[in-house]
Amino acid sequence: MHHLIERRALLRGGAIGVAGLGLSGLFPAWAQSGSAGLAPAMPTLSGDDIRLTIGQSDFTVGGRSAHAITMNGVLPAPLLRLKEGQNVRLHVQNTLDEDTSIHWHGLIVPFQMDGVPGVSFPGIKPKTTFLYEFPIRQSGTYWYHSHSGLQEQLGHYGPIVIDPADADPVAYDREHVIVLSDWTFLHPHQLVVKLKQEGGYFNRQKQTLAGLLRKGDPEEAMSLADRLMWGKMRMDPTDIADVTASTYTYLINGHGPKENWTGLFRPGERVRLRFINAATMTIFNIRIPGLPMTVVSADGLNVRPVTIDEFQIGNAETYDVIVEPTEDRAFTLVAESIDRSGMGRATLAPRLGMTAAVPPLRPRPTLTMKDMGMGGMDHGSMPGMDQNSMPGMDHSAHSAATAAGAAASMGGMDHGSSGSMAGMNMRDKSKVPPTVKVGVGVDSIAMAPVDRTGDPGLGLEDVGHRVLTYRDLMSLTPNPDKRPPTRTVEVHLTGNMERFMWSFDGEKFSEGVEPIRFELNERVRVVLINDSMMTHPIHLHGHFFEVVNGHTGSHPLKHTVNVLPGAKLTFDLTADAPGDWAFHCHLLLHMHAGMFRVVTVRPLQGEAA
Ligand SMILES: [Cu+2]
Repeated sequence: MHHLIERRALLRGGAIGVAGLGLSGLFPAWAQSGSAGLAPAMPTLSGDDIRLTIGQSDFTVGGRSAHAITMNGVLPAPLLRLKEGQNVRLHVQNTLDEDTSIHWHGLIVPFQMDGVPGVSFPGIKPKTTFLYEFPIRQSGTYWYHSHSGLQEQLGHYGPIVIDPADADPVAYDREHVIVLSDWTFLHPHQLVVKLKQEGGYFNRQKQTLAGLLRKGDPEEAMSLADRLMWGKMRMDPTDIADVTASTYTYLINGHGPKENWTGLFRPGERVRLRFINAATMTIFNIRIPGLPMTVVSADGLNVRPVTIDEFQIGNAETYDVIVEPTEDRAFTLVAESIDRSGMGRATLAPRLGMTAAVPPLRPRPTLTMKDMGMGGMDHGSMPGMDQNSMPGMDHSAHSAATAAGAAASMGGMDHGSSGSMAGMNMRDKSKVPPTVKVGVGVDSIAMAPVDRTGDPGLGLEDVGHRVLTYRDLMSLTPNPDKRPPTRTVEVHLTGNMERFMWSFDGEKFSEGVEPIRFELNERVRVVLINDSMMTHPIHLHGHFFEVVNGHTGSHPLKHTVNVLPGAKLTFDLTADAPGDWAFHCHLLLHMHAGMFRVVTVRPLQGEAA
């Protein structure tokens, strides 16, 4: 830690080479404000040989500058525009004085090319060049980023668009890539230190800042008694995000809200927006007031079109939507952080300089009983739980007042000790298989987790317009593998919020846990149970899996899935990619804390079964 600060200070002093770089030079052409949209003529990186140089650059947002880790000097990194069926060689030069890596997120590549240090390759040493080479076997919207340390937080990410070999089933006149991210002037290691000291650090910091308690915020409606009850449960009903806008500036294509990245359109055009959530710690809610969005692909793969007004995008997910603005006016693109502490903002307009109203941040959401893992709770089976004494225990309860009321009536609940109210032990080990280690790293176990694929995500239950749910997603093409799964693997998403400990099955990766093993071509069902009260975007490398959402045969294929608090999310997987693959939460600091496993698919080619 100390060493790292010293070294960074040195770098800052010695970074003469980039000092003269103008602000506009830092953005790739497609991300410069006023991009007319992507056209083949625009400078992006294409072809069979692509060169990327990873290094330090100055980055400026909101009038402040800091050092970023960039590729080819720009943040976000250059757009890689590839073609299905081509072969690509990516020459990656590391000019940093620390190891780096690039992971091609969502791309189906041989595992040695997947770019996870310590899992699939040794990493790219300082002052060396690594050659990635693989065939492009898919099309759609993807991205690439560092898988080394916390470099992703410093700007090491960029978009990938792969054009299909055949005709695109999605018709559009123009397109814009929308890279969402979160930027902080704190060094990412400082984030970790602060979160370790106090899990709710950034949340509480925000609440004590004068003027940030907005009208309609849940605390306003809560009585002192309710607040005390939440405190007694050692939970915070508004503890939705670990790091908030008090620390982050939310970026769209590298631009802060004031810089207002603007994408152009002509009224009447069908505009394809390719959303990529490249943020490290921020789940966004996306809407364009006045403009319905038709979702046409999820995680790069085509889905049956579904028209909505808002969608939640977890870290590392991608969504393509079509919008059809017909009027000669501007629209504001709002990327509100899940905790509603801040937003990324951009504009779609017929001409530069046009703006539309920016809606105020909506009141912060609060956790419901479902979020607390009690969505499927049956009153009858809970001895000692008198329904009348639990006025808030309505399964469909969504309002802040109801959830707060429920919390108050459960004031006797204690995470740490066993059974202070009959049946209400929040660390009831009978709810988890013996493989789950319920130690200090697990502060809660979902008592009655439920399928939440029909839920729109935290705070979006009552927004008064159409919000995408996973249940709305259906693959455009039939699922290729019709075999039913032959076994089920249950994985618990576990944590101790207060101590910022995150793990799978109660064991963090550094504890030397065994890999999850799949037979090559095995058909397996994976059930993710979120025992925590946060949403975790879970990513499996090297594969697409089918999210079991009721549309048997047309399940949407994804590489990353948002698992809502208290949810049980099921996916079916054909383990057809031999090798060692990373499997982790895509909240960077959760992964860093240990919410990470290796998935091993064997036998390898030529290896005896
Ligand atoms: Cu997580």
